[in-house]
Amino acid sequence: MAAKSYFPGISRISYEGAGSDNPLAFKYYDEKRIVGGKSLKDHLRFAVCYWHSFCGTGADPFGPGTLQHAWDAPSDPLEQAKCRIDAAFEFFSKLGVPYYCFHDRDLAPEGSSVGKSEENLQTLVAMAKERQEATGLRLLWGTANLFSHPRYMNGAATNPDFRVVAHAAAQVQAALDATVALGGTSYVFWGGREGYTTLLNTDMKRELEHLGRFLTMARDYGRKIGFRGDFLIEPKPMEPSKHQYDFDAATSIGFLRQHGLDKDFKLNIEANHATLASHTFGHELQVAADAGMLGSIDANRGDGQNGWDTDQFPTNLYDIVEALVVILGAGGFAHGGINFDAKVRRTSTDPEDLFIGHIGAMDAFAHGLEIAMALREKSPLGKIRTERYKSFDSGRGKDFEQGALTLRQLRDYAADLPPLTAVSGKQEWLENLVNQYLFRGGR
Ligand code: XLS
Ligand code: NI
Ligand code: NI
Repeated sequence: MAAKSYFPGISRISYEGAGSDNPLAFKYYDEKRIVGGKSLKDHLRFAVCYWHSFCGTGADPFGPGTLQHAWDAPSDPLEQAKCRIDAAFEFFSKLGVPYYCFHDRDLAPEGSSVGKSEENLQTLVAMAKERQEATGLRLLWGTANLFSHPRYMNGAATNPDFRVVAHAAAQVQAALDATVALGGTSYVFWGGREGYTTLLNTDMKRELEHLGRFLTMARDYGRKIGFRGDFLIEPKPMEPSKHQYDFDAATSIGFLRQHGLDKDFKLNIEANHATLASHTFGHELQVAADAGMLGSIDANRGDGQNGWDTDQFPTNLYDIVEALVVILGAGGFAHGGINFDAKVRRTSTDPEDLFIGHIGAMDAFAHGLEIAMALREKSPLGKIRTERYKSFDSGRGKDFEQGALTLRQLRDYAADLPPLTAVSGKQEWLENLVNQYLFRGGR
């Protein structure tokens, strides 16, 4: 008997080239295409997320789900999970991504006890392993959902009730076991409800110490069971908490250094979280890269007018190029990749819409990569930026950088200087250069 298909009528998405109008074909993402000595597949390391794609229903605060998923048909949650995994692997293979990501509860439902939840997860992990072997797909990262269950309403690792902290630990242990069993190259902590709403009931200092202790225990456990990948913090400033502890990249890096975790942890930067923090995606990536802590990205985009995490598929080439210039500058991804933490709109109710969303995003990143590479390698951008700092390359400027000057010596240097002449920042020219390479499509 042939296996049931959840996406009948859709076959393996193929590359048809820029001239194609077929919504179910790649226009730019030719996975084998070599750019800068590496295939697009190896540069971009695309991953599909399990939660939005296979658990999302389109529900919003004003109404229930609008998306009917054939895999949700069984009423038993464990049976549902088994159908879901078939749908997911069918989708991953037809789309042609090399990786996927999940939360423990996306893969398997919570059971009636800690032990039962662990059992459910083990059952689904065994199934995932079989499907990985059959398809060649791999796990980019795993994580634990420490925000949906009502017990986490006051936080998980930062919950004021120690019993809840212990529940969170049980989930993280099982999710780390699952990640290692499936060969995941990273493990993510997104602090969904690690934050607070009012200082009136919150001992912030104590909660943050608990978070540091918790992550240290998780790190130690992971290393003990043979996890050699990166632990990642995914910063987000708000939503669901009013004040989230992992506000942005800089805050998270400071926290990790304070707790001696910066050798094992890196960051997973999400585009829409950057914009919620009033930063650009590029800024957050650069902060992480400068600290040597750029691990992976959650690719999506927000809405220019909305102040929440709309998790739309990334299609804005300009933003993507800006991000990729930083990512390439950091040497690309080692253990991380590009995970589409994005969902179709609740009005996009055809099963093919999930393909179309991913295809457009993958095309935008593939095309963006060539443009970013050309900007780095062929355009004068890099040289202009280096030149801007040339007064620090020799003489007193160099002495300053090397810590060889006192404040008084600096004062004396200023006193002897002739009147300063203005040096232009050339922003308009630089912006035009970006457009020029964009218009040329990386040529
Ligand atoms: C939510 C986060 C979440 C993480 C994984 O805003 O982006 O989806 O990526 O827990
Ligand atoms: Ni995310
Ligand atoms: Ni998000």
